[in-house]
Amino acid sequence: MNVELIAFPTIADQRGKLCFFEEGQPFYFPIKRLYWIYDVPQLAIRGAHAHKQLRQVLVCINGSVELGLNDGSSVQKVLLKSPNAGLYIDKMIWRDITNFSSDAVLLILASEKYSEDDYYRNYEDFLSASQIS
Ligand code: T46
Repeated sequence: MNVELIAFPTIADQRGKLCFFEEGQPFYFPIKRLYWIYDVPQLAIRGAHAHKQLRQVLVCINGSVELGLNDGSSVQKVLLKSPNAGLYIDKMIWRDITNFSSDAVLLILASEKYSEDDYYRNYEDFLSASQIS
């Protein structure tokens, strides 16, 4: 499955820690959009869709969240709980995002501007398309 956990460079000194990224490696796309998610009720399920073209990096900059990932032929679970790690998710991967801790803040770096046309929100449609692509 085309997902990858990325460790951000972290500069630590007596004043605390600083993480950074710059365009290029380890990111594979120019960032066209940022958005962030917070104040999520513990039982809420976010995601429950896949994207036709969108690629993203998810960073849980505070707290923790769980991701269930599915590319149509295999499944994987990932726990994000560190501000110095990012999860790259390629296009055509179904994601269910659950178990947000009450203090979770999830920052997303996205390869495209928002477009509802880019979503598969129906699992059967996603599955059919994933067998073709
Ligand atoms: C993903 C997870 C982590 C916008 O107007 N602009 C935006 O940039 C986004 C992302 C959403 N919206 C609107 C569209 C919906 O009316 O906000 C509403 C909720 O969006 P969505 O159902 O896509 O939210 P999540 O949290 O279920 O999923 C989003 C991303 O779509 C998804 O790719 O990985 O965040």
